[in-house]
Amino acid sequence: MTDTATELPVLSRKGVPAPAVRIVHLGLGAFHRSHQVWFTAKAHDGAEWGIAAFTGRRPDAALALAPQDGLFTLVQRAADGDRFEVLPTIAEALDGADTARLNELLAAPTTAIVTLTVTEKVYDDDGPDTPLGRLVRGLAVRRAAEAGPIAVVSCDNVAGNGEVACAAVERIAHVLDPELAAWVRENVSFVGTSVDRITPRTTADDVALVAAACGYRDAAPVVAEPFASWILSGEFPAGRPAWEDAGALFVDDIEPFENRKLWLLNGAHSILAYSGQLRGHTTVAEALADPVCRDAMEAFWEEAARHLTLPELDVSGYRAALLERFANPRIAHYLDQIAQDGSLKLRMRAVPVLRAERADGRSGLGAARMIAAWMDFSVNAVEHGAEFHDPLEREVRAALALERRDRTVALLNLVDGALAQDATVVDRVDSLLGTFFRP
Ligand code: CS2
Repeated sequence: MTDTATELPVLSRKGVPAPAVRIVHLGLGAFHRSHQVWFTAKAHDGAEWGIAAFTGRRPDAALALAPQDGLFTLVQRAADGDRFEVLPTIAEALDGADTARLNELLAAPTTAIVTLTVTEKVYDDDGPDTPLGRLVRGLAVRRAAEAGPIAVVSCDNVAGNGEVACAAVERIAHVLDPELAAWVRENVSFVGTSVDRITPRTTADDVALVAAACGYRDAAPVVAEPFASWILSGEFPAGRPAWEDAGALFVDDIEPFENRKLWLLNGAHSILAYSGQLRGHTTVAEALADPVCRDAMEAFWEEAARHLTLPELDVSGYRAALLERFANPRIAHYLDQIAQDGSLKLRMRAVPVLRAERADGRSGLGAARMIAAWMDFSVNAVEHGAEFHDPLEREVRAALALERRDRTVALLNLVDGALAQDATVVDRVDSLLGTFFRP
């Protein structure tokens, strides 16, 4: 921070009260702020829907936002310039460990919605101290307070996220108290959603830029592309903001929309993340500009598109828009961020397409190439002691001790057990290893 910046006033509400809390959020990070907070701020009734947002593992975001009254700047970064906007919707920014406040908010009948951005891996973890464990204990308090039904809205890139959240919450509740699980079934509506807005991590340059452009100090601005999409399916028994004012779409059957997003956008991201880093690139835009990576992405798109057949999905329009979004030269979306937790992400991004292609009697080469690139990337990272984040890191390391084909089977097994038993797929993936190494 420059001397001039430290002289600037800190962003604050200047005595204007924060909106009353009606939404609790678990997983306060940049994406929550560029997406759900923005949609709520844009709703015509958004001022009535304050959010109490809790952090996940680390309290950092709460520590940065609390001194600025939950306010922050959203920088919408278009190819031709930045737009700055202060969003007023986060009424409270809280440490995830503050379960007393969480329970208090969940026990209030005015709290109508819990939104989640807890990352893919949390849905598989039934520990009591995870965001979902905390949510379940909070729901027990809500039940005791007779505060009424509530909607839980998953905003993670997980296939069937509404059902997956429901299953995880019911599992954890059942262990705690079978009657609580029954109450959850009657009183908690799990809403499935497909969320989309590219939101790279904030850099020190972004913080300095906001100070210079806006004339105040914001320790935690968020940078995102102008595009945003939210598709939802499910009931809101205690009401919701008019998110459709900001373009949210409410549908009966979310699966085709979810598949379009997970395969075409996230799948492309993963293939660019692994192939791109193997070829020495650091951002999505750089990888896209490399014909080798781009061809791999387009080949995967061709396969995925065969299984996205509803006309309203407008796959060719969607693909054209993605090319433009990925190429945005002013968004530095780092491939290392996307590459994390690959073993889980590929289950949603590569496996369904590979399975669908196999079921139709085709090889699924494009999807297999994504998996092979992940294997090369992982082996390379672990062998060179580079950063490697994956919930199955231990298993990946163990696989490295094996001979080539056994290793391929073991790594494939981490992504999908059935595919690991399909010799044709194993051969195919094995033959694709090394595709992206620089000669
Ligand atoms: C990315 C997503 O990090 C990743 O795995 O694919 O975060 C992606 O940027 C968002 O889903 C875009 O909406």
